[in-house]
Amino acid sequence: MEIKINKSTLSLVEGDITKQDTDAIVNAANKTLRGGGGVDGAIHRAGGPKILEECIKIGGCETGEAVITTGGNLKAKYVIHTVGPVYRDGLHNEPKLLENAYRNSLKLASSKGIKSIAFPSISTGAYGYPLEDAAEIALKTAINYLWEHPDIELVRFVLFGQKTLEVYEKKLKPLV
Ligand code: AR6
Repeated sequence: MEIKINKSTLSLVEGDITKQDTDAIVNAANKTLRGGGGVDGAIHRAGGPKILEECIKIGGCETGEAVITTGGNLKAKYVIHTVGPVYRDGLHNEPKLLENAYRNSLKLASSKGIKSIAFPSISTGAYGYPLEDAAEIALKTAINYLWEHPDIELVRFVLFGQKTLEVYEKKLKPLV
């Protein structure tokens, strides 16, 4: 599924984020930036040790913030590492922190002249964020950003598995 926001494109695909040919891909990292499982593990495995070296130099990243490294052996030139919230009950600022993770990643992309960026579904794996709620925040934040920042030409959500893709599609339809 694909929609236009002014001249920019927002698309939803099923797939593996490490295979994307966008200028940047986003990593659902943790505060230590030392790697982990899920998307984080896949990106470090596919991208090679250079990414981790740069992450170690950066030192860490707060929840909702974002940092950038090169893409190592990936097709993408950059990896933007952001940290989504660990979901507890929705009453601990989780929605705002998840929104910040998307918005700060996009801001960082703009500041580096990045034109195309691929996101995974941040916080909905190990961090336990309910998928429907997280999908709505992810999509609204990206759409709002694209309305105001036409410098980003493509935001692609790369969803793992058909079910996740379907939830994002269901949430995108009423926003179009
Ligand atoms: N491409 C796209 N999506 C993927 C991929 C992939 N290669 N692999 C998994 N997903 P998670 P989180 C999906 O757990 O919830 C790590 O250990 C997955 O199915 O990667 O933000 C970090 O170091 C799910 O839908 O990220 C942190 O400690 C989504 O990506 C912690 O996990 C996010 O799942 C972060 O947890």
